[in-house]
Formats: sequence, C-alpha cells, structure tokens
Amino acid sequence: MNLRSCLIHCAAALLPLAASAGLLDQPLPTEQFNACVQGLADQVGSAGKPLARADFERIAATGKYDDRVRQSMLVQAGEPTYWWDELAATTDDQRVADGKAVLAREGDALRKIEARFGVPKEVIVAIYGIETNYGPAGGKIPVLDAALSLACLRPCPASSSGPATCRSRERAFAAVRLLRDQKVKPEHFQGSWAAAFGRTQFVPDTLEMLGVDFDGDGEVNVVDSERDAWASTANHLKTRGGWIAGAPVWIEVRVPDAEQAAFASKGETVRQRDRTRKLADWAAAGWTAVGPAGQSLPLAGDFEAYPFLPVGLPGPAFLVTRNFDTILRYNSSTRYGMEVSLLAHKLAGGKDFVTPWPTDDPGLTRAQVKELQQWLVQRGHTEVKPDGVQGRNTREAIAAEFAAKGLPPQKRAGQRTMKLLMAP
Ligand SMILES: [Ca+2]
Repeated sequence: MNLRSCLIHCAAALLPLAASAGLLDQPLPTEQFNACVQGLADQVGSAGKPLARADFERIAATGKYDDRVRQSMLVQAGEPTYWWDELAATTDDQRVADGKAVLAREGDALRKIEARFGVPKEVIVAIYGIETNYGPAGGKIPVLDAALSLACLRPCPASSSGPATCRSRERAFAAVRLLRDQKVKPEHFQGSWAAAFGRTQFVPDTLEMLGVDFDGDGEVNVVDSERDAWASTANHLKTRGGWIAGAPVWIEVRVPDAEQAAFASKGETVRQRDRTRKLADWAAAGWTAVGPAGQSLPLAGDFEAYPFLPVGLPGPAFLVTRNFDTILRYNSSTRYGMEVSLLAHKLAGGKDFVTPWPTDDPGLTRAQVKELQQWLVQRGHTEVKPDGVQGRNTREAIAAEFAAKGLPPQKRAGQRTMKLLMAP
C-alpha cells in the first residue's frame, strides 16, 4: 500500500515484535545490517521457494539499509486521527470521479476480471484508488532495500524454521527471487517501507503466490499492467480471503433499543466477530437495515454477518460479512476496510453512510485540505506542502493558527473549524 496510508495502517502490525527487540531505538549500524544479511544467506534453505545462496548473496549485495523503514515503523505512536477525517479524504468526490473514469475506460477488462474471480469491479477499483490513487506510483523506497531492512529490523525468532513462521525473511527472499528471475525491472522495483509495490501494492511473497497475468503477455507485471494488478488483487480476495460472490461487504443497520447501551463504547471500535450469525437471526433479534432516507428496512439476504461499529454508539453501525474480513486479509486495518468498501459503494452509485458520525465538525475533502494548506502557507507556514493530506507540518501549523486566534488548540480542522480558522 502507499506510503501515506501505510504509515497509518501498516505499522501497528509490525511494531510490537521489533519494538520488543529494542531494534527501533536508533538506525541499524551498517555492520549489524551486513551481518544480518549474511545471516539471511545462511538461512536460504528455509525459503519457501528454491533460492541458491549465490543468487541471494549476489542480489542482496545490491541492496542497502534504508532507515525510512524504521522511522515509518515508529510513526504509528502519534496523535489520534479520526474516522471521519480519513473517510472524508479517502472517499471524496474527486476520488469517486477518478474511479468512475477508470471504470468507464476499462469496463470490459474489469467485467472480465469480476466474472472470473467473483469480486465486484468497484471493489477492485476502490483498492486501486486507496492504494495508489489510481496510478502507478506507490512509494519511493527500493523494494529490495525495504525488504532487507524489514527482515533485519524484525528478525525471525530463533525457532522459526520455514516461510510460514517468518514472514519478514520470506519477503526478503521473494524480493530477491523476483529480481533473479527478472520479473521486475530494478528501476521499477520501488514501493512502500513495508516492501509493497505496484498499482495495488503487493508485497513480493504474496505476489509470488497470487499474482495473475491477465493481459496475456506471459508475465505478471503489477507495475506496468493495470489488468495484471487488478486480477492479482481479485485473486487475493478470492483465493486468500474467500470472497463471497454476491454478498455485500456491510449493511448499515440500526441497533435495537435494548442493545444500544452495550454499544456505547466511548469512541472505541466494536468488532464482534464471535457473534457471526445469519441475517435472519439478526432480523429476528430486532436488527434492521437503515434505508437511504434513514428509514428502517428489513434485513435481506442469506449471509452471515457480525456487528462492526467504528466508533460505537452514537455513530454508524454495520453488520459486516466475510467480505469485510477478506479485505482485511489484504490489509489488516479496519479503517482501510471501511475506506475501500465505502469507496466501492460510492463507485457503484451509493452515498455516504446515512447515520452521521458523532461530531459537529465532519472531515474535509482533499480539495478543502489543499485550500486550507494554501492559506497556511500565505500565513507564513512555508513548511506546509499543499498536498491535500493533513500531515505533521500541516497539523502543527493548524495548532499554531488556532492558538494565535485564541481558540482552543487542536491539530486538525474539519468543516466547521476550517471556516472558524480562516474567518477574517
Ligand atoms: Ca501480464
């Protein structure tokens, strides 16, 4: 996945192991990195697919330690971010329009991919839109460097003997194999700090298992070929995640009165996978779907689902199917899961959730963030880059401007507070 969203989504899964080893405190010294790579060479016998030691050593010698990997692993421990800010930016009108243009331009290919894998074309395009904003670029770190750095910052436990027990090592081996077999051009082999690359951000080990040549040129090329990237993603959702063709990802619901108090979680996410039941059972228990005008509708469909409430009550509530979990196999962040599925819903003609978020200050679109950033630059915050993302510099500048106005300091702006901030 792309660097920005990976900063948000990927680090949580990788942080604990490395942090426990104390490896993230400072950059890895060169000699320690070199020793680690030598250690990996000693372990090529554990690779999931054959890899000769000489090939590993020759190719790994072209890689180097990249401290951006470590820094990205640390970023996660930052300030809180809000569901409504993330979803407003990642599913804004521009991203919907751009996605619809992709659907119009490549409708035939996307319909064929949908027919073969059973995954809706809107979901595939939504992943493309969230991962790389519908483009080829997705991070600037050489994948070999990222994979080797990750493997050394997150080393395998001594007990791990095979690919299944040490993902970071297998990722490095797979990156080497892709180069050995000339499956990627070295100059195109760039991606995120987590070694994800290509139009829908595959990591090398996953690509080896699930990559698909859909444009028929005999090569799996997720960098240059949109069709290969889309089909590989659809294959991932179908084969690894078990996508259920014809089932929705979620249904927005109203929680019965008697259960409402149990979902008042003070803003914490509630995900009750252990309550997976048939929709008919939820209906019998008094749960209803929320219609476009806020009306209650009967739950329809023969699927199993469980409650998922991003911020508890009050706030939008959902029954999610296995297809939600399937997206989480692609990226384990529940926020990512909702970004992709809401964007897909909008690409299919749907609208935002009916139930409002529990805030009087909803999130900004990227165009609005850019407008705010341009204003911040005019106010002298020249370190702010008008890129539509409320990153660290933008957040600090916002806080400074709130303080200058004598308003309660906060490091984000929404629909209400942006107007307040920019008022003359
Ligand atoms: Ca191909």
